[in-house]
Amino acid sequence: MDKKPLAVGIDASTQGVKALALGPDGVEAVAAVNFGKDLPQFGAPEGFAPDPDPAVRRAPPRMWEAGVRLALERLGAEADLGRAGALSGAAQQHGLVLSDAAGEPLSALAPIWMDRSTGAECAALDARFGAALREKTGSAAAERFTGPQARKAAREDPAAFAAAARVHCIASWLNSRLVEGGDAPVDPGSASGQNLMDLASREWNADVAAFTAPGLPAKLPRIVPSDAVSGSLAPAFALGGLRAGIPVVVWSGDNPDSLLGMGCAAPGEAVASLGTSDTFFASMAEPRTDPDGFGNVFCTSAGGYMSLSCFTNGALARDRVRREAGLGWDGFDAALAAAAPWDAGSLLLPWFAPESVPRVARAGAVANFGFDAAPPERRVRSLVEGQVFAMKTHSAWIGGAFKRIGVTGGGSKCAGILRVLADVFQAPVERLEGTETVALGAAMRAWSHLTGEPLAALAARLCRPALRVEPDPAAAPASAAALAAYAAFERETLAAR
Ligand code: XUL
Repeated sequence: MDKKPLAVGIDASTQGVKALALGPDGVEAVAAVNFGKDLPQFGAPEGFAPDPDPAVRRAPPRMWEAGVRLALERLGAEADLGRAGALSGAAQQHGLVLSDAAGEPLSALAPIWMDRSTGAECAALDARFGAALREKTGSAAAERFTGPQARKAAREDPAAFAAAARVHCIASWLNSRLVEGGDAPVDPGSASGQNLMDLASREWNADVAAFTAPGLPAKLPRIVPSDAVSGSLAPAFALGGLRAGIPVVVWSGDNPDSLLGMGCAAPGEAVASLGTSDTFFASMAEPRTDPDGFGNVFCTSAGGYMSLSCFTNGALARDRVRREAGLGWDGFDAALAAAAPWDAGSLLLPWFAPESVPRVARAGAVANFGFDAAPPERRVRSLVEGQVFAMKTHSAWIGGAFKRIGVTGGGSKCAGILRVLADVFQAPVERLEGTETVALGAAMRAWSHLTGEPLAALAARLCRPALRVEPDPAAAPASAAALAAYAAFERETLAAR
């Protein structure tokens, strides 16, 4: 080919779809689709259909498909997609799509990762397998995972479940739509978010799958490595100038591809994603699991393992404390710097909403001082330290010190939070130049397939920091003492409940 090569990466996330074109010199174009704004006909403005039951969160699979199509068309207006030699993607993890053998979805709505309606199914899995489920699959039974969702679907409508040829997570279903034949495999990154795969062997666990739902083992897609080709691009998706027939590298989950796109997929590297929820995920050489059962372990899309802990009280807690203090975001940052750091007498457990790490069912922040009456800078400092102490406390099981932490999400704009992270973890903290880390991770896998350039070399070239905060060694003793006090306060508070 005399033209410069190009690889395309897709991020099919909760609220929309992004498509990114990666060329030899880096990212050439990004296109975005928002479900509420661009595809209102599906009636899921925030990415899920309204439901009277707040535990139920379902979305129309056809909307995701339409979103991918539109994003590719839009990307084609920005870049010459005729140059593209490979494509891959990542989807919101977990969820459940039942399909026929050609990949046609069997129902108009499918549960997504926000669904919390499979408590009974998780309890049944726990009762049957106990701690072995976490030790083997990487996670205690999780309501949003494909396995518990499949068990619920089989209980509610046994005939429909029996009629399904395939039981997909969202990534393998979208991948199936994109390839000729409509039946794509799944990568270990997505398969590990299902409570169905053996982490060590990267194969479906036959006992767990058979117990989860009748006939399930035969309905699961094949697991292939994250650099494998899943098929060739179907003519229906040759959009925006893409050529039908180009290789589609198997899709992965958004968290594994985000780790890759952040340039943090080497063991000892971690990401703090400061969004609606704060997610802390770290690359690991070996598959360890969280003895407390709060964290998840997934395979990475770079061939390793990763932890993931999702803290519910992220941006919403920061926003609440900021507003109550009458501050803008600059004021929040200034307040953070103004208060005395590492005060073990000013600790806050930031559980404004029910928390998942640690599991706290009843909402209500708990402080060991008069939080409500304290000055704004004290409240801001105690909140951010509390959030970071929780990340550090609940990542101890991962083992070892982190060499580097990448930070992304809205909260990463606040430089003060990066300083607290650097001092508590005693590791350099970096905010990256680019923001589309999931689409970039997927595009990096496609590019690596196309050109043979190793993922690590690509990461070194593409994932450059816009801001790097070095840890202050002088802060280490005092921050460690406050951290220990926080962990004890958390333990005592939980024990007293
Ligand atoms: C991770 C999880 C979320 C979704 C968001 O386990 O449920 O991060 O992947 O898309």
